[in-house]
Amino acid sequence: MAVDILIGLQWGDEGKGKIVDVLAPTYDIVARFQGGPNAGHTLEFEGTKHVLHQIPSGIFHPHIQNIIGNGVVLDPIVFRTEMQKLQDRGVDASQNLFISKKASLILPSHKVLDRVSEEALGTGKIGSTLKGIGPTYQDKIGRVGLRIGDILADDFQDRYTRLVDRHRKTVEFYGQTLDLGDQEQIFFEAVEYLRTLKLVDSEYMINDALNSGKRVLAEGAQGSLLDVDFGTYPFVTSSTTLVAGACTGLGVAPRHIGEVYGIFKAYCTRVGSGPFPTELLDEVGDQIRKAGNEFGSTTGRPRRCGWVDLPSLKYSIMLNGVTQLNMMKADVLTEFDTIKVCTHYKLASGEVTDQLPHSFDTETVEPIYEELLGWKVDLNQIDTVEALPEAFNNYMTFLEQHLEVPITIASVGPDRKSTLRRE
Ligand code: 2SA
Ligand code: MG
Repeated sequence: MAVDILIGLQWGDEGKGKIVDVLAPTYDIVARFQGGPNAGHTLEFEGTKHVLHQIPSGIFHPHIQNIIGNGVVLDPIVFRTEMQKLQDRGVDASQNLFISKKASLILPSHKVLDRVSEEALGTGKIGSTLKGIGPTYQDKIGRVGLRIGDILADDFQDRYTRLVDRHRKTVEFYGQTLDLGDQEQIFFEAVEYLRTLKLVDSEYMINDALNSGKRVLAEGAQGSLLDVDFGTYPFVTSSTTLVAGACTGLGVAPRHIGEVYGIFKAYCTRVGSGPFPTELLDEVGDQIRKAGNEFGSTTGRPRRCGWVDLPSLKYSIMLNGVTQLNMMKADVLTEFDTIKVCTHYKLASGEVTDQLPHSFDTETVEPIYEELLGWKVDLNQIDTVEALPEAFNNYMTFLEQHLEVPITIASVGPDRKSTLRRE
């Protein structure tokens, strides 16, 4: 059997959590393969909203095994709070959640490093979520990091202390002192709790499952344009957010990859710094932010808003080998008489292209738009594909013609039930 993969095609917050939740019932395993507490996957059902950060979005289905893969960076403190919040909702995740022993551990000092590094960058800061993601991946690649499996070793405390000593020196290099306050104690309590859970060799678990005919869904976090290689570097996250990251972040071979769901919003948003060609700094942008409630689900930061950007979507589709598109939050655009779509960029030289420049710093791009008629119908009230307004169908057809991949799901509201399948 195959691993199907769900990927955000923009700068994150495309609505991946909702789609995983909708698709999950047909899978046996849902697995996260990269990122960590910087993610905020929002699920809404039965009138309530739930935000997940590190736990896979299949957790509300007791028959699904949820895996936190080796490519993830896990913060035990945030994790414990997440488990508690699930418990408060009557969900006992301890039975159907499995954590790779090879996943990386975020220490309290990683979060301090994240902050001092951002402070040192000043106006050039990345706009990191300050969850310690970058410093933890640095330690992983630098081969000095700690992993989940290490918490089972007798010398864990010593290794922890050695790593924190390194971090202390780095913090001092930035002219600050490392003060962890009560965080160390909270960390060790959370680690103690982690020890009681199912810590596994998830690469074997997943491959055994595939060999026995089970279905696996890999849940991407952040978005393709935040990928450490192909995103708008350096304004990116520190992991491979693309399909390729699912291979290394779970231990599955490329030949096992099946469907690739590319999730995008009917418009576009970005949190943090960095280029955003179609950004709207005017009242139209404000209107989208308000209608779409575009505030970070992890940090609460207002998201930057703009029109949908086809050159960047084509790029993400190419890098991921997307087989199906899922368009999210179209209901947010209901108020607009016309809706713009960026089809090409005009470079400073006058050249018109639908490819991304090497760098948005050295190359100024001006988006070229086509303007389409808005639908002016509250899509939230619609529950069949047949009832969709013509202008909305035209919008989807226009995008499909440019992107050359079918839109198989159109989401027209936050709830599970506002999900229209177009197959
Ligand atoms: P980091 O913390 O090192 O990964 O930050 C690096 C950049 O990646 C961006 N980033 C994100 N962008 C959108 N959504 C993300 N998750 C949260 C959410 C964000 C939030 O789902 O709402 O709540 O603010 C996410 N995570 C990382 C980040 O903004 C930096 O530009
Ligand atoms: Mg999010």
